[in-house]
Amino acid sequence: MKSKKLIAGALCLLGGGSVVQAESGCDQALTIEQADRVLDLEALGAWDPVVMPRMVQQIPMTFHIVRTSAGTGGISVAQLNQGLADLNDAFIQAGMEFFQAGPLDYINDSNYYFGMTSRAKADALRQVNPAPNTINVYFVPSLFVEQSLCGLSSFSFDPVQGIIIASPCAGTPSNKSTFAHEVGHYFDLFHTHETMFGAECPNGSNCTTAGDLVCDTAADPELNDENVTGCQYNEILRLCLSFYHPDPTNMMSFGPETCRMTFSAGQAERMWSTLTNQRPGLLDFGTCPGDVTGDEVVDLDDLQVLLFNFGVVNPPAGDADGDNDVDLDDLQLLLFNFGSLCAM
Ligand SMILES: [Ca+2]
Ligand SMILES: [Ca+2]
Ligand SMILES: [Ca+2]
Ligand SMILES: [Ca+2]
Ligand SMILES: [Zn+2]
Repeated sequence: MKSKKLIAGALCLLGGGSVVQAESGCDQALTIEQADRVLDLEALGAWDPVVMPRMVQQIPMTFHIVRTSAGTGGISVAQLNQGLADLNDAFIQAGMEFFQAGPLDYINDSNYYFGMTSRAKADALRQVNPAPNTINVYFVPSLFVEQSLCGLSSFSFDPVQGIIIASPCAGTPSNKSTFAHEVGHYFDLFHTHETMFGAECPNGSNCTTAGDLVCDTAADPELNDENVTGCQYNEILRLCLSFYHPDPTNMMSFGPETCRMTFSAGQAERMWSTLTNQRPGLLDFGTCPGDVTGDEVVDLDDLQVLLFNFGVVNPPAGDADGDNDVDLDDLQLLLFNFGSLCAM
């Protein structure tokens, strides 16, 4: 079964194996170690189905904008907000909506601004001011980890957490999909062409144990800009590899960025399992940051409770970000959201 993809490739000689040529957009192919971890966690029920609520779930994000040491450059707030809007357009089909939980975090450091050139630096950046129980997203002007990348993400089981986005790849008319693609990884979706567990058979017979481990995404011999025309899998390839019907509109494929817009129902289910089982802190954070009294309003009452408990570890109240202490992070979160009426 595993050799099917290779046999198919051999039957159709397509410009020296261009079928498996990667689009240089994302570096989230699984390593052997990660794949092992996935199998261990799977056995423990990490991605067992959960009941998906009927309401759209609000999920907190924290945005970090990298600028030069002089405080110049960095993605504009308008472009960032457009990126967030594009992300939410993509995720509404999965029942998730992301919101800015706290103030923008400006990281003024030319070493990061000009030097996102290695995995080590990407990991170091993601340890700057991460806000607990939110998805931390770092915007940099460019990103290069062995190849030029649009984005880089983290699976729930990775030691370093957070998403990095190269600013030119978000909130623009030509790319509305990279941000959503990386958030897909954050919720443990793999590329539709992932082969670390073995290649998915076009007839779907091994879909639970191979490919992206999602059964309603078709086997993907690795879509890319060259084998997709007008958001359709190339006709010539379709003739040669007629049993393949990959979907260039799937967000987790390497189809052209302008084509990617869908998550399958199975992908949405997997993301909900990850949210519920692997990333419950995002749900614990709540949808009314700064409301430490639980009345869905952020006002002076909350400020008093927070200040009364300031500096306390394992406080009875006042911990706005859910990391079991009350400190400046909590105060900033409260002040950013001061005056919010959260009840719907
Ligand atoms: Ca699949
Ligand atoms: Ca309150
Ligand atoms: Ca706290
Ligand atoms: Ca804290
Ligand atoms: Zn990717």
